[in-house]
Amino acid sequence: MERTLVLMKPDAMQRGLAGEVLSRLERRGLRIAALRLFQMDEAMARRHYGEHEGKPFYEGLISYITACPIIAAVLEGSDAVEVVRRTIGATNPAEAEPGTIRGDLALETGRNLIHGSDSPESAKREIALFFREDELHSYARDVDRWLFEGSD
Ligand code: FUP
Repeated sequence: MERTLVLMKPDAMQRGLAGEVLSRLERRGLRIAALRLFQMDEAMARRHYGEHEGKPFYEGLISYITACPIIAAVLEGSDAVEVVRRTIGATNPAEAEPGTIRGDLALETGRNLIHGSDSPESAKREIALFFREDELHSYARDVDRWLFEGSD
């Protein structure tokens, strides 16, 4: 089963939308494999967003993501990376389809509520950045057989 990392960003926390955002992904059928509330420090933010270093929005991105505690979660399911990205919607919420998390709940790229890993390789790297191996839980739910064909 594929795993992906999501972050409910500071705007989700401040706006009281972290639960709604996680709930939408949970209702999709994804299983929560890990969950943590914490505040990203600057060093961690710079590591997480290393690919954007030097871009005009980089410093704003670092102060935004470190502004208050956030929720990190690992979600598990068939094609979890792609399914989560599509459920979240386009990076710029103005271009995100209605029905997606950003398309329904956000307006601007720099306040786009949630992060989701963009590939299975990024997911592996990001999960290791935010969670220790013993914080990742493997378990079955009774409902899994109604979500994952062939899981029983
Ligand atoms: P995403 O994978 O959808 O989170 O988007 P990116 O990895 O491309 O960007 C990471 C974050 O950088 C975005 F969530 C918001 C921020 N960003 C900007 O603020 N301005 C930009 O032009 C692009 C990204």
